[in-house]
Amino acid sequence: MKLFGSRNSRSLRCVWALEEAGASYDYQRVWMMKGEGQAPWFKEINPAGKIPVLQDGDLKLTESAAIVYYIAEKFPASGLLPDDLRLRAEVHRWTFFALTELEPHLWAIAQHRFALPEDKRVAALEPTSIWQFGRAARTIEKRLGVSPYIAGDAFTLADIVVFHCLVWATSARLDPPGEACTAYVERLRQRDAYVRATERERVEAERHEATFLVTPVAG
Ligand SMILES: N[C@@H](CCC(=O)N[C@@H](CS)C(=O)NCC(=O)O)C(=O)O
Repeated sequence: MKLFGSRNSRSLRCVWALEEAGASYDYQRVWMMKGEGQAPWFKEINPAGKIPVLQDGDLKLTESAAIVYYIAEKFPASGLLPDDLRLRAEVHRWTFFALTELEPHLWAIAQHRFALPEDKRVAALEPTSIWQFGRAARTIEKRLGVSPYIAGDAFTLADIVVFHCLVWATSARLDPPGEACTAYVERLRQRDAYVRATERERVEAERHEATFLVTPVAG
């Protein structure tokens, strides 16, 4: 398996899941800031020019949440996706909540701050996105006030996606939703698999940057 990703992006979700699963994998850093997402070699991997992408044999899978689910199902012993039907339903519920109620507002903030072409940005939309994110984040705060992990008593893939949205919000300088979310983020940051995942992305980024200017990656 090979993951195409970059630091400070949604690829962290996938690297974290791979580390939780104890999978062995190659990692190819794609330097988005240098336009590598549009390089012909990468467009062959993902014509949309986006990361993350997981390659497993002839499968080229995009969408970070789909990749995390794939890893969970390929490595059932990871416990990322429980067997019990009701517990699985909780995992689906909170993952979809994060993807549909949290992430869109974070993405809207990022788009109108810097990601869209300047003439397409509407700064006046930001307060509405912040308000909408805050409303949804309060639901997460309430849940974490009564549950150690988002889907129940055990760590699951839903935690990876929810955590990532909460950390994204902090890096976007949004107010923390509350003490339960803050404590949860601090606790999950201590997980060995999370530490290994962030370190892998850091090391691969440094390695790539040291050689990129000399030898652009050919694929
Ligand atoms: N919904 C996709 C979003 C993928 C995405 O937008 N990735 C960003 C990095 S986090 C990217 O590659 N952006 C480059 C671009 O839009 O050209 C996912 O969750 O994987």
